[in-house]
Amino acid sequence: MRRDAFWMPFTANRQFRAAPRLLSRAEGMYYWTPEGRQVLDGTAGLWCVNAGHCRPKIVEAVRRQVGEMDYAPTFQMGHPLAFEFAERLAAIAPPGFAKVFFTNSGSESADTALKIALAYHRVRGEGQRYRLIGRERGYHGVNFGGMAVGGIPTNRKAFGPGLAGVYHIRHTHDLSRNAFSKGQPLQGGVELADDLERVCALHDPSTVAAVMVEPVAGSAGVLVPPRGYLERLREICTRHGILLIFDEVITGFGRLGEPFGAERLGVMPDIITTAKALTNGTIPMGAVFVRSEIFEAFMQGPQGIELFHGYTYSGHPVACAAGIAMLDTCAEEGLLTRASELEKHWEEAAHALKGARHVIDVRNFGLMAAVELEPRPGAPGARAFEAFVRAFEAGVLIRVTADIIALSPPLIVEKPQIDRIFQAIRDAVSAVA
Ligand code: PXG
Repeated sequence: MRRDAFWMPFTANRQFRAAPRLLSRAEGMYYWTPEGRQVLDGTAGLWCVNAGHCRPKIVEAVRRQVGEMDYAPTFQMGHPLAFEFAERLAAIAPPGFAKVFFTNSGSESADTALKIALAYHRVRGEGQRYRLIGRERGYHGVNFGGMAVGGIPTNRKAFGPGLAGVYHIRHTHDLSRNAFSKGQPLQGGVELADDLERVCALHDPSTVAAVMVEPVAGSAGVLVPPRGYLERLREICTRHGILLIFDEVITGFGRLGEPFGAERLGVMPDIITTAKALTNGTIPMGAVFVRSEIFEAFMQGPQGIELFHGYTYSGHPVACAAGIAMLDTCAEEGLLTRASELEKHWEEAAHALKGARHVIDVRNFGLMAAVELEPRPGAPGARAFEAFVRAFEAGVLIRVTADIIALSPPLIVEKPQIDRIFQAIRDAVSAVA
């Protein structure tokens, strides 16, 4: 088969073409390559297949719905599944998050949340709040809003000036103080969060609409916030009337041992963005959870359409069917809290890599972990990428970003599979130069 036409996303296309890696089937904890080789999924696809692959309820719900009603609009119209799914989601969301806006991806959820924040202040007569604050190493997808508020240099540099009025606070990664932390690091949380006060003071806090952060930064390599950090961000936002947005595209739906990261971390934002595990990755979908007060502010405005925003596929019936079946599967199997049962074993298996070749840090939280390697001089990222290829050849899928190996298995993972993932990493990093 020719493989010329597909311009692959976030991929070294030329390198891939020279040495392709293909997946053609999946079930439970495993993928299979077209040659029939089994690969243990240490990354839940791309952090999204939280209930494991091809779960029967979800497969069946999608099959049924696509034959029943393939598509229906949700602009000035409705269909029962979108309302049902939103109710189900609001019921598992932290208290107060009673409104759900549907999107099709994490990127769209990020841009939707930023737009809701700006429009919220405006409808309340505070239209001067137009500034947005993100964080270095933050990832909020690749659309213009999320890209601007995000803080990953490679994802920004080719794409022009971005949004005006966007600023960034410091990231929280500090190996000199917090290397090999188990769970939340102990050092520096409040001090790091106070960087928000500095940025606010410079720009006048009454002009800031929102601060957006991931509760645990995922893409940048599993950066767990030190204790006290998120609490302090919350305090500063509340003091200045700034909305706090948690991007829970990765941390939502059980990754951290509670349905949402906000609950695990004990800090409540004003808006929560999600996608990925919302439908178990089966059908693309995102959802933005909004506190009732924010929604109600819009309902005080002029009659008519309150928010000029939405997507053709907001609340797509097939995605809603997949999402409802995902929630059923999670409820039946206790998946939204299963990470907390496995966390101790996960932590011990991860930290057993301390002392392994090239390893300069191991960190973990919920069912997320990262193993950071010392970069090879003159070739940043090469070691981790080679380890990724070796692990894949040995039958374990891991994910790498720069010289960081990031792990997030489906929440159905069993302890022997956890051990196998970390053994494969030990073998792979030991074998690379
Ligand atoms: N927010 C966060 C926190 C994310 O992790 C997005 C938004 C964007 O989601 P969409 O659905 O538009 O891709 C993400 C996506 C990786 C990796 O390997 C992470 C993501 C996507 C692809 C790869 O770290 N996160």
